[in-house]
Formats: sequence, structure tokens, C-alpha cells
Amino acid sequence: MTAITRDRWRSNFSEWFDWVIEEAEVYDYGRYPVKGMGVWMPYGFQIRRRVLELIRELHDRRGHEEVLFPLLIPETLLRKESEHIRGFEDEVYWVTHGGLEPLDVKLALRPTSETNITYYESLWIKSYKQLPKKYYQIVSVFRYETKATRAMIRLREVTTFKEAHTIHDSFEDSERQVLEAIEIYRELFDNLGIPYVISRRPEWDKFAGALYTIAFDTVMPDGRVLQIGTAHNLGQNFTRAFDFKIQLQDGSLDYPWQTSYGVSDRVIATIIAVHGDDRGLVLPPHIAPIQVVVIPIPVGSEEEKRLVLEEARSISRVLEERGFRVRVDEREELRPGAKYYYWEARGVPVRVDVGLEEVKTGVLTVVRRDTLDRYKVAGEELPSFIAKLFNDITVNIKRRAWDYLLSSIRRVTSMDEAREWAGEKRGILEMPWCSREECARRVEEELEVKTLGVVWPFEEARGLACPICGRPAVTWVRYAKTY
Ligand code: 5CA
Ligand code: ZN
Repeated sequence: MTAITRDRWRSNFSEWFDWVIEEAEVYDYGRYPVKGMGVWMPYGFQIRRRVLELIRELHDRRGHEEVLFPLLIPETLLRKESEHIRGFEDEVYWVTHGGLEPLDVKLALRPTSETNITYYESLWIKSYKQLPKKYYQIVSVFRYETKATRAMIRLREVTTFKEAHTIHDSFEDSERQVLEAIEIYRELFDNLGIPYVISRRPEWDKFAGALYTIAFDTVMPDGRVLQIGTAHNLGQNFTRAFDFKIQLQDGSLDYPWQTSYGVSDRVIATIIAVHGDDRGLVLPPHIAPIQVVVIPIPVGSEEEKRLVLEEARSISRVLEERGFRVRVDEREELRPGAKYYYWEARGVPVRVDVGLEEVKTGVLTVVRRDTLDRYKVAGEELPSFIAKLFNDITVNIKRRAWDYLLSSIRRVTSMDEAREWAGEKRGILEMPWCSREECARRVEEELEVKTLGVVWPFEEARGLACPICGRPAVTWVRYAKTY
């Protein structure tokens, strides 16, 4: 019996990832003459479309309205909020010419859309009666990233940027909104079987222009951490900068409160990364473009081959009628073994083999992608068997991914233990913290890690000392090597 292996996946993750997105024809990266930009190929595009359907559903269900704002933001708008532009200054692409004509006002390719959305909100919203408002858009944003660019993970054109922007008449309501954002992302990642930890980013790593940032992080197979979503309370920073006031219930005028939260192509990269193995993709069945592949095994006479092919087609028809997305691989130029390899790389959740034996007995061979376990199933039971298998696969890959993430977290109370952890350099380190930047910076430097932030929701570190300065610890803080 074949079993899955995860050697390359783990020890050579970057190479594995580049290989798998090419092999499975998900995303063509690295061949375009502009760095940090790639192409969603047909198979990848279908995965992306299903993830976007889910993202839309989660936002729509909670009263968010989808919108579409201009890609170009005039410099005058982008510069309004000083912290914001300070944070993004060196990442902005500028449009300086229209044809041969230099532009009066430079235009930024949006790195994110707080500024132009706040501009419009200030025109549209005059009273608390119109609030809360929750908008979102799914667009490309452009960031001239200076860290090493990487397919789907650190792009300069982020093509699948879902940004939500909300506006409220009180701080309390904006705080409630941050909680809703967290709930949306929990549901998103849970649905995709993606494990995560939630941290409140430290002051020095919050979103440019925010009061604070809550981040979702996951652990990649090589032990490095990836930020897969963020929610920000923007306070009144942008509305003040735009001198945007609304009428409150008591008749007074004040600046409204805002939040924003975003996810990107990284969500899809993470589905690929956390569930895959050495053979390629392992897709959750509800996301898979093709859920069942039927492989005819042609042996014997022409007549026998015809029987096998007909049986394969008939199985496919039955499954399609039950709502499964099915493909019969009828290619004559490929041997069955090559077809197995081909569909395994593409992560098709279930394979059904049909040979002469199957035609005669009516008992089929079913193989699940996540474990490569094989089953013998009577033809008439196939649809219900596969439905149940989908459920098992969904549960199994999620549990497997969570097991890995949880086993990558190490909680320590001394620097000696932390140093030991750093020797292994895998996953997430949790330590008691006095909450002073100085101490976190020391840890960052000594262990060559980044501060992910404090455990969210807040967790007391009662009776413990900060391992750096010895002062009483306030809470737990996380560190990791990050992407
Ligand atoms: N306006 C806010 C909320 S939408 C914002 O831009 N937040 S962000 O900068 O944190 O980006 C949101 C998410 O996009 C991040 O959590 C990260 O998962 C993803 N992201 C950021 N930069 C990139 C990039 N260069 N490539 C791929 N994904 C990215
Ligand atoms: Zn300290």
C-alpha cells in the first residue's frame, strides 16, 4: 500500500511550492519580465474563484456591500494621513505621465484603499443614521515590495486583495467590528482547514495609520510563519485627516470611526502549502475544480477496452447527476500510472479506477488523495461513499494541518530554552513579556526572529517574569521567523 510522504514538502518547502504551482498549472510565476507578478492559469483560477465565492459569502452574510473604487489615487489624497503615507512611501508605484505629457498630480497605483474610500465616504455619509457601513472590494493592489518577492506570497501586484472598510459612529462600534472581522476570518480559515494563531501586532509593526492591528498567522511546512490576514482599528485617524465629520445622535458633530481588514492571494498559497505533500496538491473537496477523476484502465481486446471506457463514462454521468465535478481521463497517449501522477499533483480528492475486473464485478477501486488509501466500493454505493469520503478528507486534512501548527508552538519561560528553540528554528516561540519594546527587540536581535505580537485574546502571564529584564510579565508574546 502506498503512503504519502512529506520529505520534500518539509525540508525544501520553497522549491516544493514553486514546483507544485507549476506542475499543477495553478500560477505561472517568474517568467514575466516584471518581478513580483504572475498569471493565474485556468486550473488555479478555478481554485481562486471558489475561494472568492466563499469570501464574498462570508462578507455578504454579515451585511457587507461589495464596491469598486478607482485604481489610481492622486498623490494629494494618498498623503493626507501622515502615518499612512510614511508607512507606504517606499512601496508606491507612481504614474507620472499620460502619454508624453507629465501629469500635474502624480497618481499612485493603490497600495490599499483607505484614502480614496475615506474621500468618498466623506461625500456620502453625513449622519450616524447612515451607520454602520461596511464596504469591501476584491481588487489588485500594487506594492513595490523590497523583501524577496515570491509567487502568491509576496507579490508586487497582489491580484486577490480583499479589502473591507467599515465606518462607525462610536469607538465601541468600531471595536465590535474588529471582533466581527476576526469572526469572518476564523470562519474563512476554518472552512479551508487552515490553522492559525491570532496576535495583536506590536506598536512598531501595526498597519500604517491604524490604532492597532490584529493578525492571523500560520506556520509554513519549513517552520517559517506567514501572515494570512489582518484586521485594523483605524480609529479616527483617516476621518480626521480628511476633516470628515458626521452628525451624532446628540446633535453634535464628530469624526466617525473606521476599521479595515484584508486577505490576499496568500490564503490560496496557504491552502496549497499546509495541505500538500511530496506528490503535489491536496485540495479540500469543496474547493477542488475537479473532485473526482475516473481513470479507465484499458487492457485486452478492442471490445474489452470499449466496455471499460463506457463504464467509466457511465460512472462519471451518474456522479455528475449527483452534483460532483467529475472528469474522465480518456487520453490514449498516457498510461494509467502517468495519469495517477498527473491528477495527484493537481490534488483531485478522489480517483476511481475502472478496469475489466470492475466492469465484470461492478466493484470499483476508489483512492483518496489525502492518504492514498484504497477502497473497494460497489457501483451503486459510489455516490454516497464519495460524499462520505469528502467529509472524511475535509476533517482529516484540517486535523493534520492543526496538529502540525500546534506542534510548532513552543512556550518557554527562559532565554536558555528560547535559545534552544532558536537552534531548531521551527515554528512559533511564546514567552512571558513585560510589554516593553526594548525587551522584544533584544529577543528579535539575539534569536533573529520577528515579534508577532501578544497572544489574542489577551492572556495573563501571572507570576512570571520577563526573561530579558526580570520585571513582572504582563502577558505572552510570540516570536517567529517570518516570510
Ligand atoms: N488596508 C488594510 C486592510 S485591507 C491592509 O492593507 N492591510 S495589510 O497591509 O495588512 O494587507 C492585508 C493582507 O494582505 C496581509 O495580512 C497579507 O496577508 C496580505 N498581503 C500584504 N502584502 C502582500 C503582498 N505583497 N503579497 C501578498 N499578500 C500580501
Ligand atoms: Zn522585559
